Amino acid sequence: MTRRSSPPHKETAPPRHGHGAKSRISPINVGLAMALILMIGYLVAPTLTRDDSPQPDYVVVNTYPHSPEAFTQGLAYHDGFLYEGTGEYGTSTIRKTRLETGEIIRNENLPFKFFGEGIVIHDGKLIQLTWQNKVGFIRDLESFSILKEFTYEGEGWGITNDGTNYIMSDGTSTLRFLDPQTMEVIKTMRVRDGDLSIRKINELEMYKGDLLANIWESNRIARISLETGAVIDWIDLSELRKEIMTNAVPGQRPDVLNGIAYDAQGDRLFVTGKRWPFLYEIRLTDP
Ligand SMILES: [Ca+2]
Repeated sequence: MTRRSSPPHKETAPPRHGHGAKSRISPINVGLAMALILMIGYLVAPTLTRDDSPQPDYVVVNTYPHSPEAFTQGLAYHDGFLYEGTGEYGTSTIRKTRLETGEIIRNENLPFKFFGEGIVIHDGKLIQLTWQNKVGFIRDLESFSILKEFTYEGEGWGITNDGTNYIMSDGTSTLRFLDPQTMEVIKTMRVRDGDLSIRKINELEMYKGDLLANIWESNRIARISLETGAVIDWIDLSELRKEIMTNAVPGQRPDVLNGIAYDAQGDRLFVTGKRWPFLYEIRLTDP
């Protein structure tokens, strides 16, 4: 009602400076219009910025040295140190390294016939899978000595622990959940993005209640809901791979992204790749 009655009032208002038409653009009206424009601009600007410049998936917080010889298959962080399982026949190892320098503090070679794969630390033990040997090693975390072996069907790729069970990948879209006491499969879960099954699930890591998994031969990490198996976000690390490939010196043969470790206490997320000369601490921009 007020709005409808306003124009007639303006039309009939006496001109202040003798020119009725111009009188509508009085200093007061200009001021109001400017204020309105500024207000609209203020309200609209953040939306436009957000739409026009999508946030990157992550920011690099720190860059650390990483052995360009290490064919990384599994990465874990525990109590101030990084642990890494490396692969290929003849060069497979399990090692404990200093984050800041990449210095190897402890190293254990696997016999030639084993191709080392994912690792996880839990309850003072270090579990290491093998690719097609169908055997996993349960090691003492301090000495790396093998306490026990266990077997599984199919292939071993990545492994982590969700606080209750071990979660294991095998190169397919199916995750296996293992009982930590018996290492038997107690359930499985299909990873999917919408209706699409996500295959080649590789290195795993728990992150704030979700599962992070890098997809073999891609530069992407899937963030997976452990309630549904659905991919809830993708983290694209193509730029890191590009940086690694561009800066590789002759003789270095960096391969695909592989290796995720999370320091839950310090809220630090580490990623690297097979024979990458660097390991990155990244922070996800969509926490
Ligand atoms: Ca990991």
